[in-house]
Amino acid sequence: MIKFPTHNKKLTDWVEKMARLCEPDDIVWIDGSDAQRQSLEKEAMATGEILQLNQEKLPGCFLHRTAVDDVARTEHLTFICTKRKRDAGSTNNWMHPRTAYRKTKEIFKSAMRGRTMYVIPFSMGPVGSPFSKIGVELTDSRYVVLNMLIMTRSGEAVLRQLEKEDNFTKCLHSKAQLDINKRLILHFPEDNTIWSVGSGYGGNVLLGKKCLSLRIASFIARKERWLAEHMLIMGIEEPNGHIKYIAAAFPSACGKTNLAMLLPPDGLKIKGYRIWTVGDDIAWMRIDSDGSLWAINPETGFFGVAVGTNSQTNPNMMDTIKKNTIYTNVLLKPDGTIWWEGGDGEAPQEGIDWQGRPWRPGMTDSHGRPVLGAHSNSRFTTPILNCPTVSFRLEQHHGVPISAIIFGGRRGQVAPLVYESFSWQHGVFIGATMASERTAAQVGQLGEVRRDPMAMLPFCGYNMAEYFRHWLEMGKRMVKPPRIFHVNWFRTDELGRFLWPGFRENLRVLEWILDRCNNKADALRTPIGYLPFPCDIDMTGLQLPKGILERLLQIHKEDWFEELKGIKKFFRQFKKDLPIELWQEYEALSQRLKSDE
Ligand code: GTP
Ligand code: SPV
Ligand code: MN
Repeated sequence: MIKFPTHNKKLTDWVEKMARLCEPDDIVWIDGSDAQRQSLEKEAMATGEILQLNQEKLPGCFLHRTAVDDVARTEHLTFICTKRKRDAGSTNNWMHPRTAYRKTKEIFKSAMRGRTMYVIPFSMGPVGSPFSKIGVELTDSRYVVLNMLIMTRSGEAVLRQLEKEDNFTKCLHSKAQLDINKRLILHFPEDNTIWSVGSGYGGNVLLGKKCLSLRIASFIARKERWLAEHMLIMGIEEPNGHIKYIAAAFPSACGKTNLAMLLPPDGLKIKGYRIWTVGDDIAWMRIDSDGSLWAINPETGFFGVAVGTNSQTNPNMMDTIKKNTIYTNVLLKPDGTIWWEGGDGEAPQEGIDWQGRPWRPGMTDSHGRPVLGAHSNSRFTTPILNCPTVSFRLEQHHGVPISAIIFGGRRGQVAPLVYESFSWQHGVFIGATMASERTAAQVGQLGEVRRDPMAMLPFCGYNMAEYFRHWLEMGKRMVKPPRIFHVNWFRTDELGRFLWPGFRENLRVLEWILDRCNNKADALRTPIGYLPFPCDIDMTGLQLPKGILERLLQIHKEDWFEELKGIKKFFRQFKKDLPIELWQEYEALSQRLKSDE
């Protein structure tokens, strides 16, 4: 009989039951101490799970390589397991809980033989806050433990909290054989349970993140009347010292991390803006007693995209990841430091690529395609407290008040640089009809445009039509709902080059958004929403070729009539479940486009 460090019987019973299924050699409880983390790092180095990087240049940093076919979230292997199919809705993969448990038990059976089972008690949100949620993840991966220690508040303090409250999400993970044919990411919202097996990649296995904080949390949030969203949260301190907070939903690998920690561009420095980073991926938002929307970031770290991150695009992140960071699937340089495409400096003359093979710049594969040193979804896991612009409000239970919500996608055409909705309901329509080109963050066809409502398509834990209804209702309950905007940093020219320089220059667009919130800027009423007059976007210090800003703000009617067709097709799948308000918004947009001709 092993002695467990808790009196919570529900917890001990469950751990024992899962141990009987997975048959680990040993059970180790994660206490959150430095000493335990360091001994885990040593063990993981000994087994080759992580490689220690150059400790002079990158203190506390490690490199991990995943299996070659385990480099991104696998949406086709991700399921919502509710008793009724309808509760998972038309956009989710569904399996009956009974079938799901039975099938997956077979894969979990004895999967941890010869391994240790780690028990990670973790809290999403400050420990003990009434808005936080507790989870316990069982895993046979030291890499998962080391990542969870960065991404969540975990260890003894959470166990103590579990002496007081009974409720926690039961999260079971095993690498098993890392076999893609025996890989499943299952959510049982009705049992507050997550089962993930056969993967070792971030979003599939750090169960506090997408699985708990989005899929399970969104299910809970609808019942408890709050929102769990795939959003960054940032504060913009205005020259007068007021800080306005915004939340923004962009699909995976579409710029949340970069926006959340941007530094003002040189041309705008004189205005004295200052950015405060609250979160880069997940926002939990509630209506507080003042009738406005308040947001917390339930995480404590960033699991950010490496490729494209450099001292020009995101100097703040380059500072953040200099220490205590775990790099996944990047290139290893001979001096024990790392590099990725779109990173700082020239490509090194030689290195070891993300698959562990010798690499030189200019190498091509058998099809003549360039061999990448780093995987295009290579990432780093780094503590938010490393970030120079980290918000001082991180530990505050109520979080920060949200003035504006921004939706955005990656679209070469159609969507202008920025526009504002006419109302909350119209804003929900804009969010619900968002579309974006697919990125490397999930396995699938790159570049294909798909509808990704509120950037939640892969993360909504229940029927998406009900989710839309919930959004509409939240708006009605607020005294002063945030204004809703849409942005697109990714519009391209005929040659596919970005028209907008993006990154820190995006502050110019945020400035217009804040001005709108403060009733300080005018706007042009168009069929799709309010657009800025080009002269209202401060371009000091940024020289765009003549006519480009106007082009970024142009709306092409033909594109929008096509867009209407896409929206109609998308909405039809929800049948009678789709809130009538969204069809009304569709009709209204259609009418405005027609009568504008
Ligand atoms: P997830 O972590 O997958 O949810 O993604 P994210 O939304 O946080 O994306 P992130 O900020 O990491 O950006 C992903 C990619 O988009 C990186 O390669 C960035 O360099 C690039 N990117 C970010 N912002 C901009 C921008 O304003 N313009 C352009 N052209 N690229 C950008
Ligand atoms: C995303 O894909 O949206 C991510 C990375 O933020 S992961 O945690 O892998 O889902
Ligand atoms: Mn994400």
